[in-house]
Amino acid sequence: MNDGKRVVLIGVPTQAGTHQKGCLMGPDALRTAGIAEAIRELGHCVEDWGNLAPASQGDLQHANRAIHDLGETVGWIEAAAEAGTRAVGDGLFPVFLGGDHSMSAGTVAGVARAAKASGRPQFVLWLDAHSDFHTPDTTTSGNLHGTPLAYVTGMPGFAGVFPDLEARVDPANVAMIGIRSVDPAERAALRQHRVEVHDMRRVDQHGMSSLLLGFIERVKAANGLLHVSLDVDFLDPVVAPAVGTTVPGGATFREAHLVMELISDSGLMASLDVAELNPFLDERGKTARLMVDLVASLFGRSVMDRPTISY
Ligand code: 6HN
Ligand code: MN
Ligand code: MN
Ligand code: MN
Repeated sequence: MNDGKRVVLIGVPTQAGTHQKGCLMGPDALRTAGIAEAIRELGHCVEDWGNLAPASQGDLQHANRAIHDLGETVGWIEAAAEAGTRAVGDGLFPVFLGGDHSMSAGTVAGVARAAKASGRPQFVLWLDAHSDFHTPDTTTSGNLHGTPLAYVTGMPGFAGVFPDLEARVDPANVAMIGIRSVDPAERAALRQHRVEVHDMRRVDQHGMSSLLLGFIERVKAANGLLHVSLDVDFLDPVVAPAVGTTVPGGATFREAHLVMELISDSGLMASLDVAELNPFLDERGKTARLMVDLVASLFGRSVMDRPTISY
């Protein structure tokens, strides 16, 4: 059975990081699909802090004229980071409900700051079609949801743009799975910093479990804290259509569940993002429900009570 976590839901309904509107409804769609009940049913305590609001930052400009809604994005980052640090400091397990993926610049910065205070290294598992490794200087879309992982790993170009980082995540402590859309500037930076990238070709060739278990072993050996950032487009758009940035060839229903089940078995996950759900693009709530089912697998739902039976 479960070790009975104390979970807190934190809504981060930003859509400032993308041109596509609708992610502001994400947290409420996840609540409507029963995320609190699903986690509670597994023996955990769940509280809900409701939705954050951005600390106001006014209308900030950047030399890269493609960038839009910078001030609001910075406001969301500050609010999410503050909430993340506070939740972990209170001994709670934060589940951040997005909101577009720019929210993770704040959520990861916040939990990494708390990890630093605890003396344990922060690890990040990025489950996404995209690597989100642009800097403000390299983004051509200007959509800041393409930048959070570069920011939290301390890439150059964020000074004076996003808030100063109090704890950077070592790029060696990041793994990405599900990747199938990487822009040239991102590819160069990922190579340079030797980030562990498991694109879908590697998933096809080696299978989800061997790739993920390799990373989990690294986290375990370092006594690390694991943050999982789950972008809806990690999944194939056939099973998860409610996302603005669909890319064909994503994780199947079972591949995604297996990832969640293996993470759950590891007992290492300490914080979670559910990012990029755009309920406006959903089909009768199917994606919202799938995301809730995946979160349930992360929190210990399984068909059989595996740990008690071995063959
Ligand atoms: N996401 N690389 C593209 C861009 O606009 O920078 C896509 C970003 C997608 C962001 O997955 O959260
Ligand atoms: Mn624009
Ligand atoms: Mn993403
Ligand atoms: Mn994505």
